[in-house]
Amino acid sequence: MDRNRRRSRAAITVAAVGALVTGVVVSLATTANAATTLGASAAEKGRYFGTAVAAYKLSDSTYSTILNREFNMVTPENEMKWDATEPSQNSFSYGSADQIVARAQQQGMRVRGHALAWHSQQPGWVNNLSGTALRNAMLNHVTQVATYYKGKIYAWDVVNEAFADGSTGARRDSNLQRTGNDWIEAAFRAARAADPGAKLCYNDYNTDGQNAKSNAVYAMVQDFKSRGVPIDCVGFQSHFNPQSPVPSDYQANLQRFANLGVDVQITELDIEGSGTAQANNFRTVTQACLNVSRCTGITVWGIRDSDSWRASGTPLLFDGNGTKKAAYDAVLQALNGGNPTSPSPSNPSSPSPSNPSSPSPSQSNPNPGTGGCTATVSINQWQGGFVATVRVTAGSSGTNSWSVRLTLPSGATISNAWNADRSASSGAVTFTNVSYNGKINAGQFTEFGFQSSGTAGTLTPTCTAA
Ligand code: G2I
Repeated sequence: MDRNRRRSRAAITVAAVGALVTGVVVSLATTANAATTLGASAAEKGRYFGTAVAAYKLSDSTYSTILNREFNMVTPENEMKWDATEPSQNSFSYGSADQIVARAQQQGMRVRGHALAWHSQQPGWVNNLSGTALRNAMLNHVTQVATYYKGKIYAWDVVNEAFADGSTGARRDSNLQRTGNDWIEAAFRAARAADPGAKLCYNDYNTDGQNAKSNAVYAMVQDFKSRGVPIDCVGFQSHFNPQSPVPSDYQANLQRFANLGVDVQITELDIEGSGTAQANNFRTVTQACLNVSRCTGITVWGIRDSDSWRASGTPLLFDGNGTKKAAYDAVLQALNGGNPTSPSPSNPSSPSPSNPSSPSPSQSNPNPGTGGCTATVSINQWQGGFVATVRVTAGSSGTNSWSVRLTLPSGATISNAWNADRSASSGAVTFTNVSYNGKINAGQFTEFGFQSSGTAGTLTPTCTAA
């Protein structure tokens, strides 16, 4: 009896060791493998991979399956524009945009807000206004929408397409421009006051290489930084076709903006074409972002070719059936390869140090942790709240999953987290990986973040890997 029991216990032990050994083998095999989705691969490089989303397509199962699987950032394609969110003056309508935000939150994706102030897609009532009345209506719009979505938006396109095409380098003539040249900075200040945790971007097209238009945007950003106007990022739409190809100085142009002290983002990428030529163009753009440390992510302007605003040019990564194209493989390969420059985890720009109400010392607290990963945290603190960005770096064995524990000071309550699940909203909180970022190869890292009320103080994260 005794003997039998001992024998069966020994058998269990052997089985357990066997399982353990198998587990190790599996884990080594998996960590050696490259990430298999755009979002997971970008996350390994400290970046996001996003898409424009149309609310009415969320019920399309092919569309939704690809969205949930591949992307970790979404931009509402039309649902946050002025005509959609304020159809009559001071009466706001958020239903469609909310559907997209809800999906994003459910899936652990972040949201780029698009766009607060733009000459296009304005509601009809705006046409009846000019001068101070229009300026005030615009500022009210920015304040109301940014306040409504406070804490839920990674970055806002605060102002979209405000410069003219061609060689003049002038502002685009528009009803908003006619309210006075300072309309852009007024919009940025209103957005900062409404949601100090969101990065604030200027977004435009035909600014993807160095030219008169991008030079004019560059001068504006330089001026804003020197005068303390809050701006954190510049979006490069990157709509390309044979008439408007990827410029040869695309990366250099991203880099010169980054050197001004702003993040750069590729915000509406699509490239007309097919086959290898199209794939190579997508590869070039992806590699350019990886090569620029402050290029924080790439968003494509739709999922399938048939979802595109210019579907006939088949400019996206999936065909009309939802099948991956050569362009998809090229992007994934680029994301998985090379030795990109890591984006800094202690991004001092959000909220910007130029925001007088937000002294934003960023801090990094390396902690050796246990079990094969380390975590460091950087904080952007402002009056009454902060955003924490946590970088998880795998040790020599890589990880299959990880968790990070830290203790928030009293008075700090988390309103929103991305790229991780959390066990609580205050006090001692354990963050665990989500489905797409548990696997980190040896020496690689991923990042997650959260927004909280209160004062961060010194946060000391402890990382545990499995
Ligand atoms: O034009 C491409 C993009 C250029 N940069 C700014 C983006 O906001 C812009 O997006 C496009 C959307 O992809 C289109 O979907 O903006 C267009 C309007 O400027 C959007 O087109 C509109 C149609 O013009 C409307 O007739 C239609 O009701 O889409 C609406 C919703 O399907």
